[in-house]
Amino acid sequence: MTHPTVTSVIDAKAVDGGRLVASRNPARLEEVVAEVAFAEAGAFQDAAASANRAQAAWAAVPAPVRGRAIAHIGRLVEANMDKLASLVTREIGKPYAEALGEVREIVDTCDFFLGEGRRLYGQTVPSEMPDKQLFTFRNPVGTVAVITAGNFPVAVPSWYIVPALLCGNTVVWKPAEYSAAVSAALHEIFVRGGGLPPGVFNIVHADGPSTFAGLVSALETDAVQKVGFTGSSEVGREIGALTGRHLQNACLELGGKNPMVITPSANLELAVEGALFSGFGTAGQRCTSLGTVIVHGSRHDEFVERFAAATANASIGDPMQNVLMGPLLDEKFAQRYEQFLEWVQPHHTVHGTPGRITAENARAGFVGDPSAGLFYHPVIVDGVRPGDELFDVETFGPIVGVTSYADFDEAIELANAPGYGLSSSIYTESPADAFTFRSRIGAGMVSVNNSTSGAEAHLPFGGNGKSGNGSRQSGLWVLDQFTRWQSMNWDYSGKLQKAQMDVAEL
Ligand code: UN1
Repeated sequence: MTHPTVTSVIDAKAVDGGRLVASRNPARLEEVVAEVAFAEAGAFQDAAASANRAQAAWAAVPAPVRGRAIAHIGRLVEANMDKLASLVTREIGKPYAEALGEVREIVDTCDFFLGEGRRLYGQTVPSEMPDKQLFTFRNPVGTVAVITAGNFPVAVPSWYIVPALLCGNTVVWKPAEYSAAVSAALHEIFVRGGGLPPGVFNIVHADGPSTFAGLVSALETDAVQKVGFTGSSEVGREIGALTGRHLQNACLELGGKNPMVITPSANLELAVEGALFSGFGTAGQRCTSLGTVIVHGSRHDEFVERFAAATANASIGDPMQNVLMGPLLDEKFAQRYEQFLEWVQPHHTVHGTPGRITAENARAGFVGDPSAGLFYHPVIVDGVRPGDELFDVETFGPIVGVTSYADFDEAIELANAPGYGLSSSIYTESPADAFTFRSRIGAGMVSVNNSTSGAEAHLPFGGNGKSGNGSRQSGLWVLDQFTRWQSMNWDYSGKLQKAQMDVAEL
């Protein structure tokens, strides 16, 4: 099967040269989805310079017109929904139904921000002096570098790119190495659908080290004014430190070790369904995937038994079919996950068979050929506690820890213990438990009687602690990432009125 070559696009021109790397289908490793030309060092800087040149003219386009461009992009994504979703499934192995949902999320984001083009409100504010009026305005930040992961290769980047463009910024996007083909397809739709002038939206395919070097020089030369990053806590920390040195505040969306608390009053059937979806859907590779179930001692045995039975019956295999779980994203993640599996020690009760699915150990329900791709068994490890690697650290794979608690304080302590703070969930019939949990959990997102994953695209998305620096994406909240407030005062009294000194009296 022939496959395309994907290149960086800077200033509306394909970049020649670079090292060719194959992007493979993780469900069928022999299938090359695309050859990706990794740009030479310097491409990131070139892209940032091109975005800088284009920025003033793009910011001068009236915001409602930019909103219309976003609307056209949304319609074109919608028209290509099946094509994009199939490519997501082929390139990263996400089950097709989920891939379609991911593409739908881009359309939703465009729909939301189309309207914002006609708002992008500032305020009129009363002055403490007569015959003087105060105002606020949102100004674009400038050039935004967007560096994203491959588990949500199109929706999550759009959470940055759509509002950044709408607000009058230009963008340099560095997608994950292993989702280059689908990123290239999305980039093309954005540029074509939005009729974006050259330089407004550039894409650079590069490996991690050269991207980092490029970002360092772009920041040093003030060619990038904002960084949006979705990825691991480790890299996020480095980007936070780097941008901080340049007095910038990056938008960081990092990992999670998302807890699910199950109280004595919980509907267990619902909780099992939620644990199955958020633990093993997307093969556990969402930043909102379930990390640890914290179940009250009185419901522990029943929960584990039902969860293990549901897991044993889950459909795994060819992600183009109707399965709960496809392969891991890429060899790099598979290797890291295998290191985690080594941790599964004999003193814990393990449900399932840790390890790769082969033709010999595949269950009857496996869909397709297990040996062809990066397929793993889903695993439940019962009895994890703080201090255990599986309890403390994000795995990014299909493994869920279970622990039990005696009183509610302990449940909340366990839920906060790993120090992440992205998503969380509680299953309970008690409003008091739900609200107490909400107020004491460190997570940016809380679900009640719903799983840890599947946040909707118009609520603030983001985390605290190791999950981020408190920045939020999505909805109106993200506008504060891509604009800076400017205030203006206008004195029409005809004299010099001094703030704090000429305050009007009653
Ligand atoms: C991610 O894994 O980076 O809430 C984002 C969810 C999805 C987004 C996940 N809407 O699970």
